[in-house]
Amino acid sequence: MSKFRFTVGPWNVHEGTETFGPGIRPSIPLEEKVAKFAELGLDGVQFHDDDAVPDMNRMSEKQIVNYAKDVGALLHKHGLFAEFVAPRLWFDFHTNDGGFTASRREDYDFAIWRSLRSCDIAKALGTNKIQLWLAREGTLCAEGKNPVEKIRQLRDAFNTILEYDREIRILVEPKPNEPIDRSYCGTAGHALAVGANTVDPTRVGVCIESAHSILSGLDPAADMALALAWGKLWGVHLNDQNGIRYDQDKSFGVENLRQAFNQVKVLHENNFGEQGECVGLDVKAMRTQRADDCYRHIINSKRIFELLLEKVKRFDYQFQAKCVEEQNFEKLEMYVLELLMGV
Ligand code: XLS
Ligand code: MG
Repeated sequence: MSKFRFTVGPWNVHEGTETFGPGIRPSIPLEEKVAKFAELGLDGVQFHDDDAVPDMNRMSEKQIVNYAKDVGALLHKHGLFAEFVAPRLWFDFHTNDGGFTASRREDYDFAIWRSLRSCDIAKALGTNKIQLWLAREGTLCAEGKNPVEKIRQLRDAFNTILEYDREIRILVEPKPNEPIDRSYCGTAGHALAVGANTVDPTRVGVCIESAHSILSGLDPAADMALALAWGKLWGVHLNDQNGIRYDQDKSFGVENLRQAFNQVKVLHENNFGEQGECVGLDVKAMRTQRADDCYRHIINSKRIFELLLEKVKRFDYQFQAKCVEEQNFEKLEMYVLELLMGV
């Protein structure tokens, strides 16, 4: 198995802003973050469209591409690559009621414009992956939308992106809630079903985020397995989450080590990464973290992954087969716990 390649996004080093308080750490310019990512041994960077091209709403299509090319050169200088570009459709007033599932035509058109520009930015950065976290695609008011119509409209938006550029591949990052109450495409199963009904299902896959599976009451490793079974796991966002509550983006493995172990295990066993897929770490530092040590959650997540990978490689498949044969899962479970505890 080749070495796993790790990526993060600029938003994973943030000021600490949350619903109940403003930022408490100074903003760090993109150039500085990129240099630090390379220093930490990361391989690539993930981008929102406006992480790469901040003022894009006010720029021409040509200006956007030129700006993105400069960002590509910055990555190149530090030996990094771009993994994907994700249109940040949840920030603009146009997408308050969703983008692809917006009720007003002008808002839908805005969402499409940003998505097509994301395709352009992706190509300028040297990647063909567009990631769609469908943040506000659903509704806060159940009667506010016709769900069947809107789910078809979501599919139509995918088609427009797929038809715009024949090389572009869509990675859907499903999440069941937050900021939207009722997501129309909240799980891997939903995402694959929408993808299967597009003009080119072969170019629609998923990125599974650990916390999003947990928020759905599902097991992240099982969600990854579903996508792996059909060759659809094109990305992962590893992190952790304490139960079904607000989205926490904790460091990978800090809440549930066994659950994290099984994510690493399913990725390793299925040669994740062989087609260029990356291990994305979608983690955020705690609000208490000081500015002079605000990359530690990334360092920790990568280290936890690597330590768990060593455990996975030591997993005794013969012992496991024997336990399965005897249906002695108590025995197998204790073996796994001892392996994790280093007994
Ligand atoms: C939020 C998402 C976000 C995406 C990138 O819940 O995880 O960070 O991964 O748009
Ligand atoms: Mg994510």
